[in-house]
Amino acid sequence: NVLVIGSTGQIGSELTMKLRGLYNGNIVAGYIPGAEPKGELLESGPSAVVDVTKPEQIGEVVSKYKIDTIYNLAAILSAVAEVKPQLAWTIGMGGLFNVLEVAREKQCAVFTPSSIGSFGDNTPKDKTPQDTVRDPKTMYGVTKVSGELLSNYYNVRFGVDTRSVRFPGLISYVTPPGGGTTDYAVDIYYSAVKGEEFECPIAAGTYMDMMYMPDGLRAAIEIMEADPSKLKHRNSFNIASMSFEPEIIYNKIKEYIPDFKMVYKVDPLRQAIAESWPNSLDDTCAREEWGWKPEYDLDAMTRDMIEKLRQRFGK
Ligand code: VAH
Repeated sequence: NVLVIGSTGQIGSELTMKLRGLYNGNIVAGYIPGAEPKGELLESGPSAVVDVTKPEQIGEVVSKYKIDTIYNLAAILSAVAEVKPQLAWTIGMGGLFNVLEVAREKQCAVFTPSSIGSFGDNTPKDKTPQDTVRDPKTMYGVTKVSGELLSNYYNVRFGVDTRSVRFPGLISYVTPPGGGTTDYAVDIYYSAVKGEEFECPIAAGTYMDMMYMPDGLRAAIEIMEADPSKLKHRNSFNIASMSFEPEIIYNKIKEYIPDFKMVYKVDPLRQAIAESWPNSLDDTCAREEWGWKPEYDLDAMTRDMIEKLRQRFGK
């Protein structure tokens, strides 16, 4: 049985549904008041209030549903985390600590996303290695590096089965992201399909690793199904699929929507964060240790995003 904490967020909403399609047991949709599951997510399986800052709530749900795997997706994303750094730490690290303590007591495996945001300015930017310096200057990055260290500690010290991947910017059409630096790569598709001019907050030439959500979901599931004896790393694996800058994704979209227009309106906060992140990751270890490989490139993602958003907006 699986508990998805943050099941109504950008990753959680799709991961919960995919897990329910894959496994027979209970896939519990954890949520916080104000972010209730709706529609199919609500009707297709159990849900429960799970606020990661309240350890008793986590423990009660884990016991009630005999949870053996926790996906801990509660987080404040990079741009919002710079505006509310204390909240980002409380949710990111306070929450993770509570999840790991419950997992230690009740023998649960734990998946916690890390991110390309765990790297900083002095990390090699091209084909960023799996094991390299991680000295982020954002609170988001600090919570991701600290989360990796704490998760590894709980594995070594207490034997908790903790695993993690460093997600690139995830692009999806189901649930919009909330407050990330890579959100522009989602918003640009919405503008293009709606026939609106897109104001890009990230400057031309700024490369970031990106990934289509179906690949991200598969990574989160496949790493938890991997043979633990083959894992030389745990928290957290570089995974990669594509890397682009705004001009590249703009021109790809124009192949499908020729009259699409974009102007730059750079957001200094997100631009500074984006510049501190890698241009591309080396994901050799994930490929060798648990068979990771991406299935979507920029063209396949663009075709699918435009098709699905046109269905949504009746275009
Ligand atoms: C963010 N989408 O922008 C998240 C993610 C790699 C980017 O961590 O903060």
